[in-house]
Amino acid sequence: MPKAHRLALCTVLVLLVTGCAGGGKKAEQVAPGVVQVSEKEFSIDPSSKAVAAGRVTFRVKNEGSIEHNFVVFSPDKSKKLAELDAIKPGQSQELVVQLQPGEYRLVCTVPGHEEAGMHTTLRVQ
Ligand SMILES: [Cu+2]
Repeated sequence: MPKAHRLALCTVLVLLVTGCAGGGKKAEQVAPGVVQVSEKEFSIDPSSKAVAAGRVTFRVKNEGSIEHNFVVFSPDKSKKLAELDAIKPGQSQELVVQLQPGEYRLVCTVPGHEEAGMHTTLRVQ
């Protein structure tokens, strides 16, 4: 039975950054506060399991062959803090969130995907 998570954005600044800013730089290095996330069937694999509190940028790449999404849940998993709606195969999207210390749950909420393994935990410290 799917839980109805309400959007609760009041305490969190969410900036959805679509597309790439100009410059054409190749970011091979993972900067502090930046988490590269690889999604595929059926796993979510962040480049780091821990990140500094504050502004966190998720660069999510769908390396699978079907569409996925990406949702950041609050430490008690009751609130959806930020999400990327639909990431097509081969596509990357960026999500910037202000995070306080705690354990956050990263999930693909496409029906069945979380159960199949598309979830992980990120520690913010
Ligand atoms: Cu998925």
